[in-house]
Amino acid sequence: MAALLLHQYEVSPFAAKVRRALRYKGLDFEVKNYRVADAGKIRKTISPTGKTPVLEDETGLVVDSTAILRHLDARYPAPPILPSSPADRAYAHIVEDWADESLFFYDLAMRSWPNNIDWLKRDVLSHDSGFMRWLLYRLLDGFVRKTGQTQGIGRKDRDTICAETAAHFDAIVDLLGDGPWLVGEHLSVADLAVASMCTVIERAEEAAALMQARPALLEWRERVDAATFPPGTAPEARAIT
Ligand SMILES: N[C@@H](CCC(=O)N[C@@H](CS)C(=O)NCC(=O)O)C(=O)O
Repeated sequence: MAALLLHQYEVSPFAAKVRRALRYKGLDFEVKNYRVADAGKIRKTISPTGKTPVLEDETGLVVDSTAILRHLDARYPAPPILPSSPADRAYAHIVEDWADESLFFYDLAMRSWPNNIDWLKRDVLSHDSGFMRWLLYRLLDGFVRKTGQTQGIGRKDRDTICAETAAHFDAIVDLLGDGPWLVGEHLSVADLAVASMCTVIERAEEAAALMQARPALLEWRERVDAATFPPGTAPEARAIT
């Protein structure tokens, strides 16, 4: 086994956040990709919550992208992804959590709309095949909508979701101001989490239009991509169609 093995659903923004951190730190790693049909196996073997990503190394298994980033920063401190000042560190943590726990549900809500859902299903089922893919393709719409409705954002109407997403994008631009990064002096967990979420949410055509209208947001995302993907490598999360 590789020294660092990332168990992942390849198209997950949380897995992308971890891959970006690993690359930023120049760490070699391998990935093990799972199918949606593997959900039961994941729960029994590597993740009691059933969620991925999970990082495996000689210390064991670390579940949850936020915990993984802190684990990596503790073991491989250079370059750091947590700001050094306690106030900036707290702020970066809050922005990261906002991306993971709020922005993610705008992504799910928008991509469950009829004009976007086919791309979401092709993304999510990219490793499934045969009968299970056929079945899951038919069940996924309902599952995604139910998840969004249970969380709450999925119960809002389209205009409200678009207006709130626009306000979120404006907040990202305002947070950047004239600086290169969202929080502190260098790239941090905040940039990794928000950029990873932007890269999936823009697969909703409404969000893509809102992003295109904000050049500062796109320039910042390009900056994060340049720092977190090896030279010459296309951002794979955007390349899967
Ligand atoms: N807070 C977790 C969220 C991870 C998460 O929601 N992963 C999704 C894939 S995008 C998952 O594993 N879902 C499977 C499930 O809910 O059973 C993290 O940051 O890692």
